[in-house]
Amino acid sequence: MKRALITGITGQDGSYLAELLLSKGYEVHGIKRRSSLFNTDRIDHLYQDPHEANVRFKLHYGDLADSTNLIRIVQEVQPDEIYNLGAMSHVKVSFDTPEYTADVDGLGTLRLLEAVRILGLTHKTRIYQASTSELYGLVQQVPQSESTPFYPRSPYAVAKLYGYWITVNYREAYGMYACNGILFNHESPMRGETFVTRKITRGVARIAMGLQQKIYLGNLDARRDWGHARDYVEAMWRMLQQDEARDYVIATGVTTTVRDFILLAFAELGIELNFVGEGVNEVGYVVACTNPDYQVAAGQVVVAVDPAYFRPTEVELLIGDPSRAKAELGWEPQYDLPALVADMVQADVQLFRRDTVLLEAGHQILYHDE
Ligand code: NDP
Ligand code: GDR
Repeated sequence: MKRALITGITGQDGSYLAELLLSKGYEVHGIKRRSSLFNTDRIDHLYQDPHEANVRFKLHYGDLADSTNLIRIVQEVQPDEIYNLGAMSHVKVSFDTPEYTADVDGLGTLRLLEAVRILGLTHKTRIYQASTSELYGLVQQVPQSESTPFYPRSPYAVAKLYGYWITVNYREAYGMYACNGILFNHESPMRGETFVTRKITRGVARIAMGLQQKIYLGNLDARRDWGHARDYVEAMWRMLQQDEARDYVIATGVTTTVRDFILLAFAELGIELNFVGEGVNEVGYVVACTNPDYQVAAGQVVVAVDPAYFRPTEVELLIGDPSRAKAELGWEPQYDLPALVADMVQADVQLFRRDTVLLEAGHQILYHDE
């Protein structure tokens, strides 16, 4: 039985990857952070009672900022594969917490590689590093491939740049099987609530149900290559099953503006939108609602721009070229953008049905979007 260790198991990708590896017969170990509240919502369905026999899913307390803890866990688990998904993963927040981000996303990667080296596991343990399309940053060429130069545009991306190169260096210096997945944005119903797609799909569901009036967003012109997290964790696993370690771009090859994502998300519930105005004065208003389940009035302004969500330096355009992954890993995404949007919007509709019941029962609900 293969044994995998996942950092960031409580996150979006960690939860899908854990499911995938369990379905393949792996013993799955995950590192979770101590938190004052339970933080395992996304993986609670995978929980196995540690008192039972043959448990294949185990969690360990830990933190990428703590090297002795990482060494101890790697020693205990003796993993065949490590997936380093743990990170302070929010680009905008990295401008507020640049030092912490550098520590966890940059040095955290080094700490994990060093743990494997110190423990003499360089030839046993394969390592996946969660690299990112944010490395490309300022557009130099499109579509972006494994040979496109990097130009990071945020403390997050600069920290990930260190993670990328230290992974390459350990592969070259010590012959480790270590590779970077340069993953473009991938989303799902499990996506963190403060990333733009999930913020939109949550807002759309609540507006349709009359629970909220408006979504405030930042740069509507940014373009992203959005795929589904379920497809992308499959690529991570495939990267660690090759004869030789290499770095791969994982993307759909299709780019879409934030504005068009919004239109698609409202359309999923039968709400047609139009945008007027420019820059900070741009708004999206309802043209018509054809779904009898929802009463959203024509003319209602449902999207507005709040400059608080602008970033000091922005990444305007991402579009990936996944040719190498398709040719060498046999990887193909199963979801296109409309399927992704449908999955997310419908899941959020289900989620907020609960709130309508609570409201009818006289409870108060306050939403605080970021
Ligand atoms: P999430 O933000 O959903 O999850 C991040 C995970 O990292 C969480 O489990 C979080 O724990 C954990 N974490 C945060 N800080 C630490 C720390 N100091 N020590 C240990 N664990 C920590 O991210 P995603 O699942 O979306 O992304 C997974 C990885 O892939 C990240 O490294 C991200 O930067 C990278 N990436 C993501 C892309 C995407 O589009 N989703 C694209 C390209 C790269 P907790 O739950 O306690 O907060
Ligand atoms: P990104 O994702 O920065 O690409 O990083 P995010 O969804 O945060 O932003 C995408 C684009 O949307 C614009 N935007 C907004 N973003 C947020 N979060 N909130 C808003 O209100 C809003 N309005 C407009 C942003 O300016 C940006 O251009 C994600 C993370 O998962 C990283 O960890 C990962 O490495 C990259 O994707 C690939």
